[in-house]
Order: sequence, then structure tokens, then C-alpha cells
Amino acid sequence: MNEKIMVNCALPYTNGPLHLGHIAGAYLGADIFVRFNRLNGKDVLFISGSDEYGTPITITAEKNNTTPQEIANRYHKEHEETFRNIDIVFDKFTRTTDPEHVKDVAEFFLNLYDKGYIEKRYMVSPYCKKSAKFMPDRYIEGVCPYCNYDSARGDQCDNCGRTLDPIELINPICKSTGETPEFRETEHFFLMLNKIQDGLTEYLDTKDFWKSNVLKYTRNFVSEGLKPRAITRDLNWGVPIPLEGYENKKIYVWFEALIGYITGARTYSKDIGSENSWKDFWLNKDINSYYFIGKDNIPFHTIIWPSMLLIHGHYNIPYNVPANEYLRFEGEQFSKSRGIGYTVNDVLKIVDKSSLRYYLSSILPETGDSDFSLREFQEKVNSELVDKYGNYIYRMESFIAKNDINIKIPENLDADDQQVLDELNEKFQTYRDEISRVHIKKGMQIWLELTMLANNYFNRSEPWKLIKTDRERCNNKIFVSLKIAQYLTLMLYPYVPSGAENVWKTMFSEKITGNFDYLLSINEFKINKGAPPFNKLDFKEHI
Ligand code: B3M
Ligand code: ZN
Repeated sequence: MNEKIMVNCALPYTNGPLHLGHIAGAYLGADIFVRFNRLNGKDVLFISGSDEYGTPITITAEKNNTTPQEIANRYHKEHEETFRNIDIVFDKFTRTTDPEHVKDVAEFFLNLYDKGYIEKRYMVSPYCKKSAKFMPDRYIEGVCPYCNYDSARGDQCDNCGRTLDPIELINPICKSTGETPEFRETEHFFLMLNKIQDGLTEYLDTKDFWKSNVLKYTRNFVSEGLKPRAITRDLNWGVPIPLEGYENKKIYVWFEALIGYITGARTYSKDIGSENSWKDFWLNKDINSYYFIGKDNIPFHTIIWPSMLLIHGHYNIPYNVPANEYLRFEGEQFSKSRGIGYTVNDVLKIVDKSSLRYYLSSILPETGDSDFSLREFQEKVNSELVDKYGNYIYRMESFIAKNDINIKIPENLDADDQQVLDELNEKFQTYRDEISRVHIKKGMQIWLELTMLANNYFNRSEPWKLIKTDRERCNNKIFVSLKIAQYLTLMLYPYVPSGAENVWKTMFSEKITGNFDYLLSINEFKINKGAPPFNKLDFKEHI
């Protein structure tokens, strides 16, 4: 049986369209990683979904004069379409408003409650006299006590990434009324993170291989001492608390949304008619699970979620959380609420998805923030995807068609052929190792180096001369060139799936199905030359 891995991707809030920052921050890397691992022979479960509760949704609903449910429905549908438009394909894109999710959350909550890790306590919460109610953390804004950022939210500071309590904010105000809130007592349930301090520290001790930014942030946070955290809110829009007497309160969105990863897997198994198959992933603690998220979601995935899972005890604990930094748009952070940067659907009006995926893959903010620029976009796609790869394929296929060559498996390879094939193989192994360790951009760099090797080999082999003097050597050179093209196309596939699949069809008249070992063992080429596989971009009108 194939080795299993689980890939989960942050559940986007249904409060606005997805923009390029989301895609580069979490989803594209995840999709590439999944496609790569499937080719690499792994059995992968790939889950995400819509995060439909919480104040991001109620705030948007209020702004649009409609209900949270309507907003959730609208953007859930839009998110599904957007992902489809850019070839990001989850096994299941769940919803946190799915009644099955409510069941999973209730089970989880009660499990932790019965074990004594969820306790009732009084806390002070911001109360807005003008609205005559407790206000959710996100509705309170003020100055961050840690970094002095002046628009920190009551739940989190977007500048330094700290999770906050609204009472910590300096000069807090209520976003909907502009009033200074009062802090009043209210009863809530708390997750007793302090009790899992040792367990979590032990878990983190095994994570030296995590990205340094993720590890440093998490270890710092934990070493300061974990504190009990409220996991319910005074709100109407949310998952109910599974205990009597709390009808006016709801479970905090972060506590329940994380459980969506389990609901997604569980309902997917049901959808495909193998009700228990999710257990092979979730109830197996030895398989590797990866969480692709943006950096603002780090504490929830490296502290809260592992703590919840450690306490619960039945489930797989995150193996790696390769959080990305931010994609910037002309120096500013992409932001759906502030309308900065492009939405995915905006860009797809002026460019094809293959080019978009190619460029975004090359600038994934894996180790630091990166910048999106149309000029660089055009340059990279034109000189790399179109010239170095697409042209290579087209040139070779044209040559074969023009000379009516029937490619045979070579009997004798010369030293140059052998050396090129060795180098190809070696580079391919490095590519495999790198992407397996979630170095996604590195995989693409190796691919690009190989396109140069391909062009150099084809040029110095001069098959157009050999065809007149030595048909056998000509055949060998073309065979090796095609072999390189085969590797290149499969290696491109995780990044640019539709584009690579179209090229594959021109070489084998078939789709890409199966794993690397099988696909790379195919030595019979059936070339049917098509048009050049990629077209040059011209953003003149937009730059
Ligand atoms: N909805 C954050 C976001 O959309 C949040 C992620 C939840 S993952 C369980 O950026
Ligand atoms: Zn801050």
C-alpha cells in the first residue's frame, strides 16, 4: 500500500473574494505539494473549506445589509469557482455550516470538557453601551501593546502577529459605534492551555525541521507560558455550545473551524462511499500531516490545534506547518478588506491560468515576503515558460513531424547522451528531495536549470545535420531530447497542471495518470505536433 499523507489548507473566511495573496500564501503551494506527492506515489488526502462563522462574516453581512448565511453562501460558491478556475483541486472543500461539522465540534468540545481541559470562568469582555451588547473581539480596535501598531484588532495584531485580548489594547474603540467600550464580566468556557504546556513543549521539541520563522515564533510563544483561553463568545452567529443554558453564546470561530479539517475528511469518505477511510488518515498518528497556511494563522495551527489534538488524544497531530509569509503588491500587503492587489478572478480576465500559476509559483513567499509585479510576471513567463520550455517542445516536435521520424529506443548511446541522461536523473532526484521537504520554489529552480540543459543539448546535437548523415545517431539524439522533455513536462505538472497535461498529450496521446516511476518508464513516443504550448504575455495596456 502506498504511504499516506494528509494535506490541509486554511479554511478561508467567506467574507470576500480570494486574492492573489491568499493563493500564493497558502493554496497554490498546497496544491503543488499534493500533485507532486501523488506523482511521487503517495496516497494523499487534501482538505480545505469555507470558514463561515465568526465576526469576519457578520461584519461583511452588516456592511452589505444582509444576513451572515447569505454572505456565507455567496462566497462559499465563489471560492469553489475560483479554486476551480486556477486548477486548485481539493478532495473536499467543506463548509463549517455543514450540520456534520456541528456534530464533530460538539464531540470535540465535550471530550475536552469531560477531561477537565475546558472550564467555566468569568471574564471581562468589551461591552458597548450604545449597541447594548458584548462586542466580539474583532469589533474592537486600538493600539497594540506589543508593537504600538495603531489598528490592532481585539483578537490579533496584523502587524506583529500576536494574538490579543481586547482588554490589552491601548485606547480601544468599538468599530460599529466608535464608542469606547466598557469591560464587564461575562461567563465563558476556557480551554486550559496551561495544563498542556508540558505536552506541547515535548511535541515542539521534535520539530527542529520546521521553517525557522514558524518554529521561532511558536517556541517563543510557548516559553512565555500558555494561559487559559476563552473559546466561547457572546454572539448569535456560530456553532452552539453543546451544554444546556448557553443558548445566547456560541463557540469561538477558531476553536470550531480547526475541527473542520476532520469534518472535511469524514464527510469526504462518506461522499465517496467508503465511510471509514478518513480514519486511515486521522486515526493514524504515524502518517505525516501538513498544514498550508499564511503566517497570520501560525499560532492557531502550531499551538491551539496541536494542544486540542493532544488533549483529545485520538487524532493525528500536525507534522509540519509550512506557513508562508506575505505576497506584496507594489510594496503593500494584498488585502481583501482594503481592496489592495488583484483578486484571482480579476487577473484571470487578462491572463491564462497556466501563466498565472507559473509566475505565482516562482514568487511564493516561502522564506520571506515577496513582491508581485506585472512587469516581472510578463518577463518570467515569456522568457522561461514560453521560450525555454514551450519553444523547446515545439521545436523538437516540429523537427520530428517535418522529417517524419519514427523514434526508436536507442541501442548505443554516445558519451554525451549518457552524461546528459545522468545529469537529468540526478537533478530529478534533487527535485524530488526538495519538494518532499516542502521547498517548492527550489523544485521550480531545478526545473528551470533543466530547461537550459535541454536546449543546450538539442542545439549542440544538431539533429538537422545528422538527419542527412547519420540517421541512427539522429534518432538517438531525438530520443534523448524527448526523454528530457518527458521529465520536464512531469516536473512542471505540479506547478502548471493543465499546461503540462496538454504537452504530455502531444507526446503520448494520453493524460497524466499514475506515478513518476511508471510515467518515466514510458519509452514509446507518439508525437502529434500541435501549436506552441504557451503564448507570450503582453501586459502593455496594464502596466
Ligand atoms: N479563516 C483565516 C483566514 O481566512 C481563517 C483560517 C481558518 S483555518 C481553520 O485567513
Ligand atoms: Zn502588534
